[in-house]
Amino acid sequence: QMRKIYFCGSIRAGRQDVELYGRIIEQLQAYGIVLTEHVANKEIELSEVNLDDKFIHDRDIEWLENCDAVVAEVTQPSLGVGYEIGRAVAMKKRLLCLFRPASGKKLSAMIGGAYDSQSFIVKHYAELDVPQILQEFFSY
Ligand code: 6IA
Repeated sequence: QMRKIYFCGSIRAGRQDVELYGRIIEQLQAYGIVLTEHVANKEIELSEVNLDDKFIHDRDIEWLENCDAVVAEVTQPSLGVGYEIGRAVAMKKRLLCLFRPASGKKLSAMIGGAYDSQSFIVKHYAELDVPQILQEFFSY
């Protein structure tokens, strides 16, 4: 039984990190099935244009319920990502939130402050740290 991973990244809140999302998802695929590969799809605004918001929301929540772990790139602040993280916490999922301080942004206290060293992990990282961080997160 392959591990199911739910990856979160900004979509309507801004696509400036979309290529980074793709590189993270590629690495995540060594650890399991990524349910949300479309987050790295540069044409998602076109390809899913026919899906209404209710459909997208309900399908994503179902995937979230079914996943074993959530990995969120939180540097570009996104309401959708914040909402997914909150729902995942309520579902008692294991979470890894990845934030790049080099962006010059400040991480929300509601994400940084949710860190508990066990099920809610927050990493301030640079891209070259990703392999090590994922290896550690998925080692138990
Ligand atoms: O508020 P945001 O759009 O930035 O929220 C992004 C997060 O919500 C991602 O982690 C996704 O899991 C989820 N999400 C938001 N929009 C979609 C979507 N289609 N398809 C799948 N997941 C989504 C949006 C298409 C639309 C731009 C036409």
